Amino acid sequence: MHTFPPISLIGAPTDIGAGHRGASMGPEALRVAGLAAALAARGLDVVDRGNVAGPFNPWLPPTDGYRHLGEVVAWNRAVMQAVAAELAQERLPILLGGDHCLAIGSITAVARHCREQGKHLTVLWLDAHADFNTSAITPSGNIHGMPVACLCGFGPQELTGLGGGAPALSPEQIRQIGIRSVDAGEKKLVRDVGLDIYDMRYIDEVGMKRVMEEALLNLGPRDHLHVSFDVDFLDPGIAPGVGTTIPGGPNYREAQLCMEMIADSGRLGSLDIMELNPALDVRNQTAMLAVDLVESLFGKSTLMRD
Ligand SMILES: [Mn+2]
Repeated sequence: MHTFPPISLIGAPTDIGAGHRGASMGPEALRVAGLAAALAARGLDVVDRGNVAGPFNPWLPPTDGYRHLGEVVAWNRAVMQAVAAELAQERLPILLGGDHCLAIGSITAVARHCREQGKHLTVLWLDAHADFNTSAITPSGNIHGMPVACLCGFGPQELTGLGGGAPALSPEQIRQIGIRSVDAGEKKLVRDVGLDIYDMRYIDEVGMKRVMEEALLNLGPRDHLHVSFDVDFLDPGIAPGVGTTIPGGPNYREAQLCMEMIADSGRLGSLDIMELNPALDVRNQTAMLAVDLVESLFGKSTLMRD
């Protein structure tokens, strides 16, 4: 059983980068589902920092290939500062989204922290989508489909350079799991940059256990693991409360195993819980499932197993 640093919850109540309204209610739904109490019941020190603030969603069509770029930048800057402040106090930030564009701010802060601390960052991106669109290839202009590309330096300078200079990540630092929807132009781009994608076909072929063994291979004491958990990673049969449901995701047991194996690695250093959309949920069941899975991510297991 690994120990975890004290935890800080940070809400980012916006759907500024999404294609449906409602992810702005995600932080509150996770609180109502008892996230803080569930972690505290595991003996963890948890503080809820409340929400960061940002501009309203004007719900406009794209300009030059992006929807709401200025507002997305403002929200991401606020998220980056809030996440950085927790990391500087040696706390483990959990970002409560909000749509997945906010992972740009969150991971930019984590990447800078790791550089300063001489740690090696690996990002596990749990998602139905690769989120590697650019303005040239995006079908919609929604920036929640672009965060991985932006973090790797493909995107508008305001987002790729959010933390200052170079891109926050190189593609080798990212492992994507659960992917089953990649747009046409995106397919070529993720192949060209060599993104490490464990798609659903691969999970079907070799099983979640081997996928996680490969994704978590060779993590050592100098490694910081960031998990960016898009709730649409999960099969919509168990997780209807997301804007972009794609059939054929991990089932309950596969998702639990994924989280438990990340916990076993002992390297979890930061987390995003993204894209939960209470407007599309059924009696908050998706939020409660997310809390259940996050408990496993922080070491809850059926038996004592060390
Ligand atoms: Mn996503």
